[in-house]
Amino acid sequence: MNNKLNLLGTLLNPPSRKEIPYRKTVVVIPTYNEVENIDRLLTIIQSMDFGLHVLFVDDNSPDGTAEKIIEWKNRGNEDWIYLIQRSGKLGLGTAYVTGFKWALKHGYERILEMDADLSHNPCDIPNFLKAAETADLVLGSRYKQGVNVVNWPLTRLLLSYGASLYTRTITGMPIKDPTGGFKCFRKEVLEALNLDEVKSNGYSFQIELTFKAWRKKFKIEEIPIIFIDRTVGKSKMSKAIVKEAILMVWRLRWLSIIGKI
Ligand SMILES: Nc1nc2c(ncn2[C@@H]2O[C@H](COP(=O)(O)OP(=O)(O)O)[C@@H](O)[C@H]2O)c(=O)[nH]1
Ligand SMILES: [Mg+2]
Repeated sequence: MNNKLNLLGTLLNPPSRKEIPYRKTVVVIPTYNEVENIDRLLTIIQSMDFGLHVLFVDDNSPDGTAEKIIEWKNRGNEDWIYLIQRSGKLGLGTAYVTGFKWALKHGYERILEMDADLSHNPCDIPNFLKAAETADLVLGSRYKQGVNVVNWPLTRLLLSYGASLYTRTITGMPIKDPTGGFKCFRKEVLEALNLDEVKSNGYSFQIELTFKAWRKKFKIEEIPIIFIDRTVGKSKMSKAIVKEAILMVWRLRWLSIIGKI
């Protein structure tokens, strides 16, 4: 396991499998050029023994991410690993929508989102499942107990923290970390949101789905997580993604004022 993950562990003491009722659960992981992270990620999830299924949505990564996943699938006839391959880099938002539709079609009760780069610690997943017994949507929060971000340059941290404040102010949503991508949905939440109506393509997807769930009065709980910057591979954050998010919060506010959300 990654040394940093070992060193920091998790903020909450994760429950054992016996403490949570079994529910069919899938972790949806969008990937673009994450080949170097797949081995570590799947090794950790496999070792957790929580009966988790994993669905990768890969956008034809040129670095061979999909081939690596297929290698894992074929190696031990792994029936807990699934892969959807898309034709090209179509964006994070549509990757999740594709994954969520697949998950609903296949009868999953709990649907998690997680990044592939180990910034999200898979060992935190049981905490999400426990919280999802009493909440409809569980958000991993970097800003619930101080600032739990490791190894990000100050500029990136300020961008993320600023985006949280900005989103909270404009939407009125009482969420400390609305842009985070480590979440657990009960299937009822995704069924209630019209996934074909999702407007965001980039990271504002996170804000949009949480906002829509909040407007529909679903119970949302934030649990603290530690976010550790990736040690391998490159971030896909771009100016276009930031611009989309800046405009999207206004759009969401407007749509809710006119009763469209
Ligand atoms: N399928 C797909 N995955 C993406 C895309 N953009 C980002 N990702 C994945 O989304 C997750 C978060 O992206 P990352 O670059 O780590 O974002 P950062 O942590 O905010 O810098 C990673 O697993 C990426 O591989 C995309 O366009 N398509
Ligand atoms: Mg990342």
